[in-house]
Amino acid sequence: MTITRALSIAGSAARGGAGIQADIKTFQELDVFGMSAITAIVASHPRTEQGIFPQTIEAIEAQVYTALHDIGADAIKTGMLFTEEIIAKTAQWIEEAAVANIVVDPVMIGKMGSALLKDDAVHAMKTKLLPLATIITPNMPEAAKLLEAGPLTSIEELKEAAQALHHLGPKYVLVKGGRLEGPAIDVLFDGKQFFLLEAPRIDTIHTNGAGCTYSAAITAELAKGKSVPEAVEKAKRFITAAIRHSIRFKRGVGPTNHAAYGKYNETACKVTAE
Ligand code: PXL
Repeated sequence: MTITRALSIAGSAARGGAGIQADIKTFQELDVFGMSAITAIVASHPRTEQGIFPQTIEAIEAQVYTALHDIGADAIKTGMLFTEEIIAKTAQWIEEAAVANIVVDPVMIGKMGSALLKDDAVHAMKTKLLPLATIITPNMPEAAKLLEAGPLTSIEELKEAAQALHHLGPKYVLVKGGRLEGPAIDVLFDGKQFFLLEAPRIDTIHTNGAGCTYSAAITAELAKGKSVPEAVEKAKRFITAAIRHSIRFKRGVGPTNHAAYGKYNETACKVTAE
């Protein structure tokens, strides 16, 4: 038999809710065969308190090569890339792979406050990686940082940011409004048309890995052949279910529930084209 395939190039989150772990769980839930190339391991060491353990370029390249050479991919997603060098190499691997669906989640700062991208790497992200993307999925602080702008505070500003980010070369831009007041509204822009995706705001702090999970669901749906607006709408329902049924564990911000979409009917997502 055959099955749709997706490769995630991202960090490993030992807590299990974000990064590569979120991606693979999400791919599996959406009937997509998941593969991984781990760029860095994110875990707090009990003695040194060091939290990020980057992998060598050779190790990352070996993973990308093995996955693409032996299995192949219908979509590639990038998450935490951490350094300028990893971004530049990832752009090169993506160009060589000639895979149709490329999802770039420009991960910069984790919810637990860890810096997941070095400051000097933002330029490489903008010039080398974003132009290769089918879709980029920044949250509000990431969109502001990419544009060297002040904080975004309204839907109007999200739309302006989406337009400005589209000039950097991706086919679609999704600016996520998770940090707005009121309902959770995201703005999707294709260069001409805006789509507003609205779901109810769910009152929980347990949203670790929400961004990873949302963009992984987009990746899975694109891999299966959906259009970008269709993929984003389904992914919005997937992440809404995952947040609605998110999980509290022993300490800190708990993860979203990757299995929730498959278990509970989630219909809440209103799409308006403008
Ligand atoms: O959710 C952002 C994120 C991305 N990638 C890795 C992470 C996190 C946040 O915890 O650990 C590896």
